[in-house]
Amino acid sequence: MNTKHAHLTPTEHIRFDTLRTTLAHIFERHGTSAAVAAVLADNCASAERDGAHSHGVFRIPGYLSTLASGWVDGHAIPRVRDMAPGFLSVDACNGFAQPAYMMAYDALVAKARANGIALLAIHNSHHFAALWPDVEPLARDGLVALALVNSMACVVPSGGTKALFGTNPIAFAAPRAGHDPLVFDLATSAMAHGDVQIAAREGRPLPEGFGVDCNGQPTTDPRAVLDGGALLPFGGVHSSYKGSALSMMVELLAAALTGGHFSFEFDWSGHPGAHTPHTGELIIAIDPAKNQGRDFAQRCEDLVRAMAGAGQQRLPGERRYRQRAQSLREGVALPAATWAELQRLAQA
Ligand code: NDP
Ligand code: PYC
Repeated sequence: MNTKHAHLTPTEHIRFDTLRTTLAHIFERHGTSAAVAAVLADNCASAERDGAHSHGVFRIPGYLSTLASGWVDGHAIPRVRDMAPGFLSVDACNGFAQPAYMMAYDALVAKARANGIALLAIHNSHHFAALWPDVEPLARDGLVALALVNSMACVVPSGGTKALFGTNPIAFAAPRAGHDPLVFDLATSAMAHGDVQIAAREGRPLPEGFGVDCNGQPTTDPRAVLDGGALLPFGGVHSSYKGSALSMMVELLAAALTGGHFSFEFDWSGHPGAHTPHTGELIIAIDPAKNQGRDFAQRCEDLVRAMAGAGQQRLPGERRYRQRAQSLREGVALPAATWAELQRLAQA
């Protein structure tokens, strides 16, 4: 669904609640329970509202073809297990990661407050979304949060020749005095796979040093990356070992530690149309109120001011918050054809 160049086509401005309700109808009518539909719709509508286009309504066809393929269970009821004072484990039962997370959210917060730190290890799960929605709420609840998820083999490790890692994002959120939480959310690949797909659809070349073709040769053609090629870890040709090391860490924490699959381990070839990686996710929550120092949220604000003083022009998360405010004021901008298609799917 083409949402990126909304200014080139007739645009509709849709109230956030209306978009979310429409997406919930779509999910429910295409193979999920009402509870799963509500969580996925909120996640996907929030991404669109914040201008996170690679994980907004662009993903709906992928969700629907995956549900139709039988690869994911849209009715899964996750099972939460209390493993230790600071360790929760959730079996998503081959469902989506977000409903599994929602089921354990309150317990994670309670454990982090009781112990100072707690982690939530989700396995047997599918994550097809942006990662910041998994950490921002924890920071709004006063906690420092880190989330990691691995995906599907489409990134060559540094110096290698074959795709092994996923695009493996890391998201971080911290409470900031007087402001929205400080959040970053970044793929450890040179580009998110979703953005490669959008570039291919729009016929835009990738920057140099982002991808290789099916022969391992450097390419700027997004289609060559998608058709048997691969992405490189972030950091550029001379420093991709840095992105590669972080991606390796994500594989270990999101998959090995949780009991999930590595990005290269699952086989979806028996489910044509499947797009959601069947992996794991790790979320770590820390209660900064347990520290010995000054108020953490104020220290965060002190750091942000120092960064501005040093010349940093914009913070991570700032563009999203700005877009969110605009979308809530004016409605979420969608090409009219996209909105018509979403409404059709909601009734199909
Ligand atoms: P970007 O490169 O667009 O942005 C990464 C981070 O850097 C964001 O927090 C962004 O803030 C910030 N940022 C961007 N430009 C600047 C700047 N000039 N100055 C300061 N900060 C800046 O994200 P990616 O392409 O790496 O990832 C896109 C999305 O894809 C993420 O949400 C990620 O979770 C998702 N993804 C999901 C996967 C999955 O398996 N589920 C796999 C891979 C990616 P801001 O948001 O405000 O622009
Ligand atoms: O954009 O890289 C990506 C991605 C992978 C899985 C979900 N999103």
